Amino acid sequence: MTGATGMVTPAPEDGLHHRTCPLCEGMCGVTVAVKGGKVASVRPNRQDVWSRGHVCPKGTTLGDLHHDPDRLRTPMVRDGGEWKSVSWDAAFARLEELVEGVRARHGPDAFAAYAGNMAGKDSALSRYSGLMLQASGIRQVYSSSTVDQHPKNLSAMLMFGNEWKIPVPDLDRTDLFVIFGGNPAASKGSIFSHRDVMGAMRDLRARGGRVIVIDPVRTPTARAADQWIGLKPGSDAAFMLGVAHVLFARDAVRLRHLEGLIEGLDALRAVAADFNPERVAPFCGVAAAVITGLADELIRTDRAAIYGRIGTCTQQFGTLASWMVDVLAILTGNLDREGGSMWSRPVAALVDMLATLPKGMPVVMGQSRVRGAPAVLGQFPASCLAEEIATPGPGQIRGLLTVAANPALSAPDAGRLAAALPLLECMVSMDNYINETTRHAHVIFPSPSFLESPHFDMWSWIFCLTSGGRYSPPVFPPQGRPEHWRVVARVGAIIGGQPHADVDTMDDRYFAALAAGRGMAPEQALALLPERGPARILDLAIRTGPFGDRFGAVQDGLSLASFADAPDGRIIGPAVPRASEGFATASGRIEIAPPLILSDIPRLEQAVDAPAAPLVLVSRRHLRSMNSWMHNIPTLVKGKERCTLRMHSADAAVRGLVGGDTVAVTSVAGTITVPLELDDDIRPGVISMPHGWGHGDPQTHLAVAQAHPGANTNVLSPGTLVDAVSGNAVLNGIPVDVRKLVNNGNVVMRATA
Ligand SMILES: Nc1nc2c(c(=O)[nH]1)N[C@H]1C(S)=C(S)[C@@H](COP(=O)(O)OP(=O)(O)OC[C@H]3O[C@@H](n4cnc5c(=O)[nH]c(N)nc54)[C@H](O)[C@@H]3O)O[C@H]1N2
Ligand SMILES: Nc1nc2c(c(=O)[nH]1)N[C@H]1C(S)=C(S)[C@@H](COP(=O)(O)OP(=O)(O)OC[C@H]3O[C@@H](n4cnc5c(=O)[nH]c(N)nc54)[C@H](O)[C@@H]3O)O[C@H]1N2
Ligand code: SF4
Ligand SMILES: [Mo]
Repeated sequence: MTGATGMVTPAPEDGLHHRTCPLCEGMCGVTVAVKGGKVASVRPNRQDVWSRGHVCPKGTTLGDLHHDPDRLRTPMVRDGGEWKSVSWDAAFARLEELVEGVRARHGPDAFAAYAGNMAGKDSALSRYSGLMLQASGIRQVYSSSTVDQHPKNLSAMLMFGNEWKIPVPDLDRTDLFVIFGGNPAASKGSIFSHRDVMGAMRDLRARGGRVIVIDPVRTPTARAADQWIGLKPGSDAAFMLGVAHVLFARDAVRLRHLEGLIEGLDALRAVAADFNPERVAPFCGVAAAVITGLADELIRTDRAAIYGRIGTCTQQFGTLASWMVDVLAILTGNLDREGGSMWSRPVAALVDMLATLPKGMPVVMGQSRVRGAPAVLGQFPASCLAEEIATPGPGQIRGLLTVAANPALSAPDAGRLAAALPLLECMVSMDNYINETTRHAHVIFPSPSFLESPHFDMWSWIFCLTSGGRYSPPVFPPQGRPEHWRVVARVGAIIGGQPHADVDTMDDRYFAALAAGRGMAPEQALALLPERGPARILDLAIRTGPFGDRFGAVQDGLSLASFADAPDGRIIGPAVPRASEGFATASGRIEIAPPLILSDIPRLEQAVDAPAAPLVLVSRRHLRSMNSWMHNIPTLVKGKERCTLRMHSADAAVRGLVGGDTVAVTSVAGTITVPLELDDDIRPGVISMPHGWGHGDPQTHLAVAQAHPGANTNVLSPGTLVDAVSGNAVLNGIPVDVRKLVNNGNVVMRATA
């Protein structure tokens, strides 16, 4: 800052700030250097007790994100194609007017909500989206869960009684790490928070252990492993049932301390009997000996951590595959055991506070209007959104709330969705950019930037086998805006037809209900933690959590204050077995063969015996991308074009294609045009595309991304292709056709294998 004398006076925030990068589950510690009120650098924080200096190229762009000229700082209201920056009150007033219209014309049920991935990372949204939804009265809820981990939520719910009770691989203490459909070299780990997965894989191999990667693509993670098994997309469940078959056939099932805690073993044995490795091998595209070999390795290895991620979820048999990952852990004695897969003990016990189904409540709660798809765990499939907006009739969606989401790029049937969004009579977005989705909104309410927000990664610690925590206060005090949680609450109230509801009262009620869930009387909780906002929810979660001070009842117990004075974080200790705490299932035990999951076995059997599509598409991630929304940061998009179609050279040769060709990729859902890159590290018959690109829309305000548009692969993802049980989108294993284009855009050759 330059003062009247021309001397540079330090801004109050000048200096070094230790923070957690909020961008992914790695939770890296970074040091943000601020000079003259601007971010001068973001560097790894070697003192950080968790990450000890580990970062990736995204984390060092937190300053670029903060200073990005396209990032919204004020609410925006759209008038036709024109966006105006308006005051907070003017934005609330405009929303109120639009909501009143929709409610008057179509009733309150005409509103739906779509929550995206970053809703869990935004400090206010992560703790107040629940309140916002409650206040809005919205019953049709969609989210990025059904393009991501919903099958895992469902299997965890049915097996362990809580949708977030997802076992995490104990990589640091295992002898064998088996990864199905995850590429931590790019993603840094998912539903698995680890400071450095690739480093830990190296350590494992150095101490004599092994890593096996099971993925149609020989990814950088697979290249760093001892063995790559390049199975066909969508065949994991059959593959794993083949492994289970061998375990039973060899009488090698070892339940160890879970003996007596497992319900349904006979039903599972009966199912596995039908999945002889010889039978499933052609469907999986691997030799039967490979399946038997994995079973034998699991039998002779003391401790194995079996992990499945997005490749096992966003596929045709997502629920069966997600379930089998945990079944194999149980059968080999590796669940809830050090060096196997374990449940975390998060300091802020949000996982227990999250609304999970009351005992005995069915997991399927209603059906979608147009196609009758099941709403599993309270969510309608993202795959249905376009048709629910576009199909006339009672119950049609007329109003939409999007929360930190970009479904126009990230959800299936993207072409139909982009065509449907303009039909909405009221669309309100909680978002920081005018992007491919929010450009259709009528009103946008931005969050403060990450550097203007406090941060404690309640979500990622849930999937971390080290208990710990770190609190980062804002670097820059947010200016000229209401506290964001108040905005979030107010938007909910307006949609719910209560524009004048008192936000303080709403917060107190919401907080008291959370406290009641932790066994506290509302008056007591409100008296102990009177200061409103997200920090008291966090404090409650910590103080009533496994290491909490219980408001003085536990000596040396933790509270939020314990983290406020530890800028480099606090580590409490490693995970311990938790099965003896019991399970919220109907039987009170682990349900190893839930009937709903088994009901999908006939569909799998049919697929195993059916002919396969000649060419299928899978997705891939890159270290420098974060889904759809970080392509506006120059350092992350510079260099070689990354939005390419990768194909094995043998597949290209058959089609007369060479690297660098521009090709048209077509599925039943649509066609996109992309440059071709040859890659012999991909299984023949499989091609891959990254998602989150397709920034060519001139109506967005993303100057950098528009200059690096790429193509939207989700134009190719058919909305009709879902995992039948969970309703999750199938984004991997999509049948496609690839043709060469000449420069004028005409297709010159039709090629199918
Ligand atoms: N083909 C294919 N499609 C996929 C996938 C795939 O593997 N293949 N992966 C799927 C997965 S796993 C996911 S999670 C989804 C993600 O799908 P989405 O969650 O719909 O999309 P994102 O790209 O993460 O968009 C995040 C949005 O949040 C906004 N944002 C960023 N930071 C903030 C903030 O602090 N506050 C607020 N209010 N907004 C913010 C961004 O501007 C952007 O609009 O994509 C899915 N789509
Ligand atoms: N840099 C970066 N990091 C991210 C993200 C990002 O976009 N960029 N996104 C974040 C989010 S929201 C998520 S959910 C996580 C996802 O984290 P990961 O699951 O690790 O994600 P991917 O790198 O997409 O790895 C999925 C792998 O599954 C493989 N695959 C596809 N189909 C199948 C199949 O049928 N079976 C098997 N076995 N494998 C298959 C693909 O080839 C790919 O290698 O990453 C998070 N971290
Ligand atoms: S690995 Fe994840 S948490 Fe670490 S710097 Fe990169 S984006 Fe941030
Ligand atoms: Mo995700």
